[in-house]
Amino acid sequence: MSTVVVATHNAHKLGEISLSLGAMLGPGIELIATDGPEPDETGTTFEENALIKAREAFRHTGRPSLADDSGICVDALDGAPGIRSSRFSEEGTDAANVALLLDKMKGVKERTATFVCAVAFVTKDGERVVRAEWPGVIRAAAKGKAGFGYDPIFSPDGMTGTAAELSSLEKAAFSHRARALGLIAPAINRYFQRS
Ligand code: ITT
Repeated sequence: MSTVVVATHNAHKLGEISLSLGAMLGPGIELIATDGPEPDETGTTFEENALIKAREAFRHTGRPSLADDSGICVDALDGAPGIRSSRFSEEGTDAANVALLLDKMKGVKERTATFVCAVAFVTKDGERVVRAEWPGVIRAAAKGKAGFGYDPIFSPDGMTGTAAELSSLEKAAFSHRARALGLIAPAINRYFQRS
């Protein structure tokens, strides 16, 4: 069996990665969750942090490893919270992060924002990193129960509802994460065809 270690400690991300990527990989390629340590995310870009996490999982397991670094970049806040999205509020929970962002956006007219996802794939043969985006706007109040993180206050362009009102299958087809995984999937399939 060919296995890819998914280097995330976020159960929501793991679920979304399995749903999106599962459908794009060749038969016999299995995704397994990491049991390794969580490295410090010391990079200054999504790409650097995705590589740090994938390299650590590869170092720990010796198996092909994939990691996602993602977040939301709000134009009126000069791109914040960006790579600090999971640590935006002091508490660092989804609810506290959402409350802080809503507070900072109170009365702000320019509400455009972009979800960004970098995905890194590290193997004995080398490293590959891709990045994708999902543009939209920040709503004035939270709506919807699905998803995680900032989903309840983000309306993707072309949709009237929030990302938290999408079904898991819809989000797995449209999101920044789905788009980045679509870019990396051919490299994963090629790696196992060669090995
Ligand atoms: P790992 O590093 O273990 O993968 P993490 O949650 O710490 O888990 P990140 O450092 O990449 O991962 O931070 C991602 C944060 O960005 C996440 O906690 C959310 O706050 C936000 N985020 C990313 N993708 C999102 C999505 O699809 N929907 C809502 N919020 C998202």
